[in-house]
Amino acid sequence: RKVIFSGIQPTGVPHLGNYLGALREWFRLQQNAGADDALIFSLVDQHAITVHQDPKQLRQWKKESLAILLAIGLDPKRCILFHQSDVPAHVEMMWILSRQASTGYLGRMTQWKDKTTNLIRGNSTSADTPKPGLSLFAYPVLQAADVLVHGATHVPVGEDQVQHLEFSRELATSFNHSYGKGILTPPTTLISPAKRVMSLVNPNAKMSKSAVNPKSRILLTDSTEAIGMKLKSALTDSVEGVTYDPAVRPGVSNLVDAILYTSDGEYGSQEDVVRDLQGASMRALKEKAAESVERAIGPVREQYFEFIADERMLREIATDGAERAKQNAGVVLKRAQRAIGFDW
Ligand code: AQP
Repeated sequence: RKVIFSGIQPTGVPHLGNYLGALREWFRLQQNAGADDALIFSLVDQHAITVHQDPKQLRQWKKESLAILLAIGLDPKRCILFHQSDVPAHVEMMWILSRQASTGYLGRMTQWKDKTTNLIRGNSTSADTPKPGLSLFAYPVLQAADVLVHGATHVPVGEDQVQHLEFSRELATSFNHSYGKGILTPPTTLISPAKRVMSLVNPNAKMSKSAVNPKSRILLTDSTEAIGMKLKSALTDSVEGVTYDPAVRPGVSNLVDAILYTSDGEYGSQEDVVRDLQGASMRALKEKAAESVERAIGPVREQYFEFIADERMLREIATDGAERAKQNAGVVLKRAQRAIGFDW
């Protein structure tokens, strides 16, 4: 039996990178799941507050993110969809695991290093305070707790999360070593083929919700015109023709990838896309990318506007999801608590 768990931060409307790197895989897993498999997807608001968030804005984003999960086709009857802060077991498990988490290891995490460099240099990626806090440092431990407390066997993520999942496995193994075999399950990482969609304005950085420039990302709610405009202004280069070489031509290669992964099987590889567009101008490449992206995410946008208008339904789904998530997480949490001697 598979237990699939993953999360997304409710820090804005998800973008094309979130969709191709994670959300679309969640949907595919749902469609291919066996009757006994569990699918658990969380809006990880506890992670969102590792940098400052405006409370009103966060509330809105939590609703919008839930509406997106429904819009991409996740079925609340088939999946558990919930806000992380509604299920205290995540934070309780984090504290239990914290003993096992080496501060040296946490300090070497790429995301911690990148984010603190940005914060300290003042290139903060969102409107947060300039000093990184304990939660930003410790959040891989919470992420490990998210996965382990649900007994996840498989975790679908984009490439940026691979290091954190390796850490989750190490924590599980080290906990089991101290307290007994089989208490925690080291999960398997599932990486989407579109593992890293790059920013449209800086194709050396991943597309991200919190990057300052809104033109750097295509949101799942963007209109056809907005998609066209953002792709039109995407940074490419002045080399003639279309080739695929992410190291030398990151901007062009990112658009080739975008076409491939939104093509719904029309192309089987980057080479197929390049062959089709060999002599094309940058303008033609961008137009092709815009068409392909619109075809892939247009239907999500239409669904989204229906779901976001029904606040009562969103609330019911979140409440029901939280109840089911509490039950599921309670099983492993109890087991871990017993193992460490909390049952007296
Ligand atoms: N550019 C991307 N390409 C492929 N996959 C991606 N993911 C994120 N960006 C890309 C995957 O999406 C899931 C949710 O990640 P997230 O909520 O951390 O999204 P984000 O866009 O990374 O958000 P932020 O606000 O920009 O967060 P930070 O600053 O922490 O990166 C994950 O599975 C992720 O791999």
